[in-house]
Amino acid sequence: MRPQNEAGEAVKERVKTKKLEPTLYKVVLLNDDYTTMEFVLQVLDTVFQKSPAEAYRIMMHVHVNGRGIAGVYPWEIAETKVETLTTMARHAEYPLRAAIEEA
Ligand code: TYC
Repeated sequence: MRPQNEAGEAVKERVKTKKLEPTLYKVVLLNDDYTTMEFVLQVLDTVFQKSPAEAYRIMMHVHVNGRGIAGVYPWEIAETKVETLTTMARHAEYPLRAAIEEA
């Protein structure tokens, strides 16, 4: 039978749904004196899918403040992005680094 209330009317059954929200992590981009601004913009575009305007904003924020958030992701994705960034930077012989922090 479909669920009914005391008056015999059709009602919707309440189903308990516990949402499993993944813990999120910030990928924090770190400033240095050697990586070119152009290369940081390229990384923000290709690895973090930022628009040119957003990439420029993040890059300048890191340049001025020493660090800044490139993006917020579940653990495995954050880790992969840092790995990709690090591999790209080492190939280009830049010291660019990023850290992962709990969001
Ligand atoms: N400070 C660098 C420069 O003046 C640019 C830079 C920005 C480097 C952000 C790293 O995460 C960084 N060429």
